[in-house]
Amino acid sequence: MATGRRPRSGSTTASLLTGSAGSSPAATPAPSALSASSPWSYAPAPESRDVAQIRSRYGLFIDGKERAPSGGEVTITYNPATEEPLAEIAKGTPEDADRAIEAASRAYRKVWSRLHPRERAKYLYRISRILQERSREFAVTETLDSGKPIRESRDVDVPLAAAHFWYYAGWADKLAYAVPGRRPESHGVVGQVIPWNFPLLMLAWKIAPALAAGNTVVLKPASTTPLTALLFADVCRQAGLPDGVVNIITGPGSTGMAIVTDPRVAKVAFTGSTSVGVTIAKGIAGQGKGLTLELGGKAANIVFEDAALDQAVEGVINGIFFNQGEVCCAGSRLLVQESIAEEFLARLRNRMSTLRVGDPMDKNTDVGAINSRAQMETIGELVASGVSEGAEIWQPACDLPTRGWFFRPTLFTNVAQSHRIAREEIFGPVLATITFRTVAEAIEKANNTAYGLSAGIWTEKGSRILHVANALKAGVVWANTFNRFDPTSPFGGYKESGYGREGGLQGLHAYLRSS
Ligand code: TAP
Repeated sequence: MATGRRPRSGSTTASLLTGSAGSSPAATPAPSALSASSPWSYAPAPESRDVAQIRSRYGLFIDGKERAPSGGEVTITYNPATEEPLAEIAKGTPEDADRAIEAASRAYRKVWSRLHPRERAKYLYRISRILQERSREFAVTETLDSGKPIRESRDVDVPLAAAHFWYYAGWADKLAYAVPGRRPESHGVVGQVIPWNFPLLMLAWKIAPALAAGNTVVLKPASTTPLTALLFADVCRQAGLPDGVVNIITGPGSTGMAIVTDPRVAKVAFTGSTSVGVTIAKGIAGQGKGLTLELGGKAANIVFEDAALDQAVEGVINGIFFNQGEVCCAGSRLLVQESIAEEFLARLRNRMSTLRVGDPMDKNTDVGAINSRAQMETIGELVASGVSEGAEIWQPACDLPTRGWFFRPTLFTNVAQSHRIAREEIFGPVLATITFRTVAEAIEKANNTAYGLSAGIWTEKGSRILHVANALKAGVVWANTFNRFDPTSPFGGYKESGYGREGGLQGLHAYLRSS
């Protein structure tokens, strides 16, 4: 493998590390997709922003109604691609959480738990259909609020969210089959806290199985991406969902803590960072609540020498640059067999040079904006640590928008397993490459992480897929593909990636007590 630490894109080290906006002067030109003369260049294809009617101010959704926060305070949600304020969002307090939990308890006792399961299923089907009917509005809102490319919110987030409601609607009147020989019972009120990387999809992963199992919900979205959850409140009203069955409380982490620790909340589901997951687990310890934690990851994407190389390059690109790498199961460690490393990395660099980074609302954009300034700084700091610890950095020469939070796709080679970029979750478009010689070494290096969420295997040999998949300590293993999600398939990790499963029958079990 090549050695040397000089950035090869020709950008100054400072702009490489901060991912700051503007052009990178291409001293060593890569085939940039964004230059007008490139055969890969596309005309702008912006999605219309008018599809989404974003209001200037949003309240809390409690007991079927929009309410002002008890403290009267608001926060602002920004468009990460332009840094423009989008809307004022109610800053919910523990007092608001209390009102929402009271509403959810009442709705559980008086309505939802008494409803025939077939009737509950109808609401879920209705929600799914409305999400499909309003899919463009949801996709545009999600992209404006999160920075993810419209192509992804339109083709992945929103359809999968609708599919989750559809799938769990099917389970609502068949719960006895989910726990054969036992009596399925709901928990009551469930408290759910979700992150900013897949705001609507994480909401669907949480709310759909909870309602299908007969629970009522109090959910807190992330502070930087509340808009699709608040739009979902409108879907609940449109579907005629009984008041109090779903409550959405925006606000800071302390409000999330007030929700999950409340004694009336019988089951907690959290997706986010490992540190907050640990805080929540400690906070509710001894209370007898059900708990599922979906935390971080540091997945290995393992490419063996017999892999179909171009297919594997696509899989590696998808694994780390989908949603700007802000994905808990991102393939952020590339493990490539030494015999093909040089050839594979050459193809990978070539492909990275064709990625279109920029306006998330453009239908041709591959890599959109980083969700927040804070996340940009985290990525920048970890990338700087990679350089200072001795790894070799490479970024394609591409223009970045002059406003907004954008980070260049970044490839590190000569990475040691002790480097922070090989150990810590970066949650950005940054790939750390490690080589290996034997299958045993690949397995050992892939498992050398505190996390255990996902992994990828690229080989044409079926027996190797089975052997390696069995040996990998990861909740999800993809073979000759990556980042495939389906409502029928369980997802989750172990070690510091958390516990419990979401999706599929296993995801339903988490919302049922059985006697
Ligand atoms: P977290 O701080 O974990 O935030 C996730 C959710 O938890 C948000 O709704 C957050 O609210 C809330 N929260 C924060 N502190 C809380 C507390 N003490 N009690 C209850 N809820 C609390 O994640 P983040 O800051 O958004 O991202 C930081 C890192 O987390 C990322 O760099 C990434 O490594 C990881 N992350 C992982 C995932 C997945 S899917 N595994 C998703 C997102 C982030 P606020 O938004 O109001 O703070």
